[in-house]
Formats: sequence, C-alpha cells, structure tokens
Amino acid sequence: MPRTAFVTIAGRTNAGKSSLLNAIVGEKIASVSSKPQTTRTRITGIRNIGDVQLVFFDTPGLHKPVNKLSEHMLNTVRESVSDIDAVLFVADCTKKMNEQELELLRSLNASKMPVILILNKIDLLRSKDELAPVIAELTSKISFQAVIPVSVTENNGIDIVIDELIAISEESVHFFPEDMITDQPEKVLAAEMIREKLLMLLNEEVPHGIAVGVEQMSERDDKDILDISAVIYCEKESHKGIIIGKGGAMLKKASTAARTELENFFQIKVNLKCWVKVKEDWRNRENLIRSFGLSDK
Ligand SMILES: Nc1nc2c(ncn2[C@@H]2O[C@H](COP(=O)(O)OP(=O)(O)OP(=O)(O)O)[C@@H](O)[C@H]2O)c(=O)[nH]1
Ligand SMILES: [Mg+2]
Repeated sequence: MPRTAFVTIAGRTNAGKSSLLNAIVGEKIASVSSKPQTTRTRITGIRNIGDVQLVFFDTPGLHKPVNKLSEHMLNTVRESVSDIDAVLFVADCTKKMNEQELELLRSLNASKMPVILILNKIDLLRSKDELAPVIAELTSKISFQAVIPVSVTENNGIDIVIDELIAISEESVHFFPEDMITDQPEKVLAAEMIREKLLMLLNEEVPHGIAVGVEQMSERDDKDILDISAVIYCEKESHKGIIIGKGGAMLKKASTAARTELENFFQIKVNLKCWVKVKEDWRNRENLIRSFGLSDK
C-alpha cells in the first residue's frame, strides 16, 4: 500500500529550512542565502522513498514584520501549519530561541500537531556536549515528537529526519507523480535562481527590495539553447545603479552565476538577458506584491 506524509518546514529566518528541503529532495529547488528572509512563498518539495511519498512545504522564516510583504510571508507560515501530518521546526542550535519561535511552538502544541525539532548547524558547535542543556531547556517547555540534531551543510542527520517521517506516514494514495520534485513552475524556479545570486552579491537594504520576474522562457527550434529574459525589480533609482554596477559589472556577475546554475538545473545551454526596473516601495503595495506572485491570498 502507498503511504504519504505532508510536512511543513517552519522556523526562524536563516535557520536553514530551505537548505534542509534541498538536502532532502536532492536538488536545489529553494533559494538559500546567508541573508535573512530569503524564502518569500510556500515552496513544495517531494521525495519518494519506496512506497512512501513525503511532501514538504518550505515556508518563509519567522521575523519581525517590517512591511506588507512581511505580513503576507508570516500569514503563509500560519496557513501552512494546519492540515498536515507534522511540522519540522528548524532551529539554529547556536542561537537561543526567541519569543516568536516559542509562540509558534506553543500554538502547535495546543493544536496537538506533532512537531519534530531539528537542531541545525551542529557543525558550528565546539562540542556536542553543548546540545544537552539546550535540549533540556526546550523540552521542559515544549513537547516534541522527536529532537534531531543535524548539520544540513555537512549532510549529517538528514537520514534520521527521513526515517522519522517515514514512520509517521500514513496509508494513502500519492498526490504527485513519482518523478516530480517540486510544483514550482520553471519560470518561478529560474526567477528564484536569479534572485538568489543577487541576494548573495548585494549588501544592506538593496537585496531585500528585489523581485525577479521571468517574462519569457523558450527553447529555440533550431538549436539546443534556452532563451530566458528576466526583469529585476527594485525599489529605488539608486538601487538600480547598485544592481547594474560600474559599467554593468554587478549585473554581469549575477547573471553569469545565475546562468551557470540554470544550465546545470535545466541541462541545456542558457542565454539569459536581465533588465532592471524601479517599482517604488513595491513591498508595501498590495497590487504589486500580488503581481509578483508573493501574496498569500
Ligand atoms: N554552518 C551551517 N550553516 C548552515 C547549515 N544549514 C544552513 N546553513 C546556512 O544558513 C544560511 C541560511 O540558510 P537558508 O536555508 O536560506 O535558511 P532559511 O531558514 O531557509 O532562511 P529564510 O528563507 O530566510 O527563512 C545559509 O547561509 C546556509 O548556507 C548548517 O548545517 N551549518
Ligand atoms: Mg528559506
């Protein structure tokens, strides 16, 4: 009989949720960066193991809301933690849990949702002994189905997470075809890869004010080339200058890095063209948030 588990990955921004999703799925389907608030929408990832289909929802990280986009992101988290089989709550084991994390955990406990605590980034600890007091303190306040220390970047502990989820899966038909790893449309995946490179390369307030839209994506009839044209939206004229860089250097660097990743992912030569446009204060404008596909409604 086929078995299925639906699992939401939640936790503080930058804890390593998207990194965990990619590690489990085995392909990079979610953008990862050292900057907070990388993930903006709910991203579905699928992993099949024998008769079991695990369906994951990666969510935006918990953070203090600063604009309308943030509010949509936090609503997405709230909506993603019901009607599922378990929550993988990812925490950075080197940081003390904050009130926002504890509040979500308490509400999950109150709704009897099974929570598996993933204590990530154990590679940053000097000694594993440092974990014992952290676990003791947390488990005195919150009840967890399991507590699993992992290091996603060192691929340590991921199989234990998968085994735990296989154990909670229930008899049910599979909802996705066996060869599907995400429900993100190719244009969205491509746009996210470009945005991730900009997040990596840019500093301060510029990267958070960026949205990327892929306007065209098509394979040429006569050659094995994928043409992609994308628009990079930013909030201010001065940001546009920073994104383009001196003599176009920054934009070239970002698009070259994105092209390499796109070619690896789609296994085809890519011709990528990027334009930069200004949309003043778009993160507070509902119609623009919606047009960028970032609204939870
Ligand atoms: N040292 C270390 N760094 C990690 C580990 N897992 C993830 N990271 C890093 O942590 C940063 C954040 O990772 P993400 O996967 O983007 O985190 P996230 O929780 O999805 O963040 P948001 O989408 O902003 O909520 C990146 O720089 C990752 O490379 C780990 O096991 N060890
Ligand atoms: Mg993320």
